[in-house]
Amino acid sequence: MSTDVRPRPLTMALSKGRIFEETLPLLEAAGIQVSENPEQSRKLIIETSDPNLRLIIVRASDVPTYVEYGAADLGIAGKDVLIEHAANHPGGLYQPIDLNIAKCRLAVAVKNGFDYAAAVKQGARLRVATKYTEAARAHFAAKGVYVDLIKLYGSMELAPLVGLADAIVDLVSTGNTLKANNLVAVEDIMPISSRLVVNRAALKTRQAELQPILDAFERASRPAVA
Ligand code: PRT
Ligand code: MG
Repeated sequence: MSTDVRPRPLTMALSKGRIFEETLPLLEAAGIQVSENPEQSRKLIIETSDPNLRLIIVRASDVPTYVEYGAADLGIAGKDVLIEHAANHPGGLYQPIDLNIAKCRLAVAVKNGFDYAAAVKQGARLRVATKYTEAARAHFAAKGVYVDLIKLYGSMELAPLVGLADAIVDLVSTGNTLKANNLVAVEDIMPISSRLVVNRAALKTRQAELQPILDAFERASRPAVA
């Protein structure tokens, strides 16, 4: 009688879209090909050419949760997502590698014509709409600026246009979304990129399987030196 007690394959949590696209070259550098594209197949569990590695496709902001609870052994998430997650789960994840992918910046933006510098100088209490309340809270606290934070889940750009907020804290990449909505970035908060995150228990119990992936990702994501 067969008693198959092999552990499940290593499971990596990814979001579709830019993180999935920018992770493919890193997987390839580790000699791993992906069997299908989640945009087309709609599958949430994706096999790879490595029988011991599968991908699961989750919302970007859910990646830390899957990894922390061990439903995934590793995953890839933006620094923005990791900061918000860490506020309620300090130290829950091992974050060994900055992958230098899905880069953008977290910034304060206002409606064109709103004098942000003057408002800050006058000590005005600002209404700030954002999905990134933890990062925003820390930023304004460090500046000594009083803010009322309004939590939104998307389309932050709308808030200053309809009088919900004086300012937003959002991710900016090309700046096209701000421009299209008559907004302007007035302050950079921090550069953002995605990191590899690893479940703390898996790091010990599955170290031998994880290490080659960590090493390949580390090599492939190292910034090129001139
Ligand atoms: O979209 P969904 O609600 O499912 O989740 P998500 O927005 O968290 O996921 P996704 O896949 O859009 O983003 C995943 C990660 O990519 C984020 O957590 C960031 O770390 C990173 N990233 C890099 C970005 C951007 N660039 C980016 N430009 N995430 C979002 N944007 C958005 C931004 O919020 C704004 O609405 O794109 C718009 C601005 O882009 P530009 O080019 O017009 O400036
Ligand atoms: Mg998005």
